Amino acid sequence: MSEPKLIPLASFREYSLDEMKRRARDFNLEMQRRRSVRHFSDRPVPRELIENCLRAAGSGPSGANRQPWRFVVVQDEDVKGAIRRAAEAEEEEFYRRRASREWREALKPLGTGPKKSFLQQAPYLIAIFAQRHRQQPDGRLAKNYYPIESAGIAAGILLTAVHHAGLAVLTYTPPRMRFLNRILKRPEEERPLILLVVGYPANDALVPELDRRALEDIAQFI
Ligand code: IYR
Repeated sequence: MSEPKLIPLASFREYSLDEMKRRARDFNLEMQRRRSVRHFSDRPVPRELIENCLRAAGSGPSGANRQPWRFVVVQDEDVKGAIRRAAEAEEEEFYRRRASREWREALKPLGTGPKKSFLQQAPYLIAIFAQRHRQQPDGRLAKNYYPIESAGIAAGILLTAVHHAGLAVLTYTPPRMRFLNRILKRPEEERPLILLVVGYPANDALVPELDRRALEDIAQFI
């Protein structure tokens, strides 16, 4: 058992109450501008932006600080093409057969379908995997804790960082996504969670008209 090494919390910053209120208000306004975008431009995005967003994602809390996440950033056109083909095959099956009538109805307002051209339009696809185990120095596998929750939180931070940087982003989850392990050469013990599609929106990008649930409807104070 290693002893804990505790150090002073040097990074905490105290703001005035007015400043805190302004920050919370401004951050909410910033996040309200985020929309899931499905039409991307091929305009290049500097890699440095993506790297800093990934660093932010890697700051997330995790079970026993195992940081059980892996981000695979895809820029290669051939790899994007392989992902698109595999995803569209799954989507064809989903829209034609697997989706229940109820699910189809729920998706109608979004106007989605089996064609996923955004997987080739956008400059970056970021696949997020949750690592259920980690390799110890002796080569044996040790269990991670709350890997799905931890990687899910990291995905949320990444999404927020990308939006905050001024790019458009889509959280895309193919109906079955094990093909990502094969195409991206990740071990089977890693569970693919989400594909983030990142770039500038197309000039003529459209989004569904949606509303957001009011505070009273999503939260309660007791
Ligand atoms: N994966 C499909 C279907 C789909 C499912 C949900 I839940 C969505 O929020 C949106 C789409 C697709 O991407 O078309």
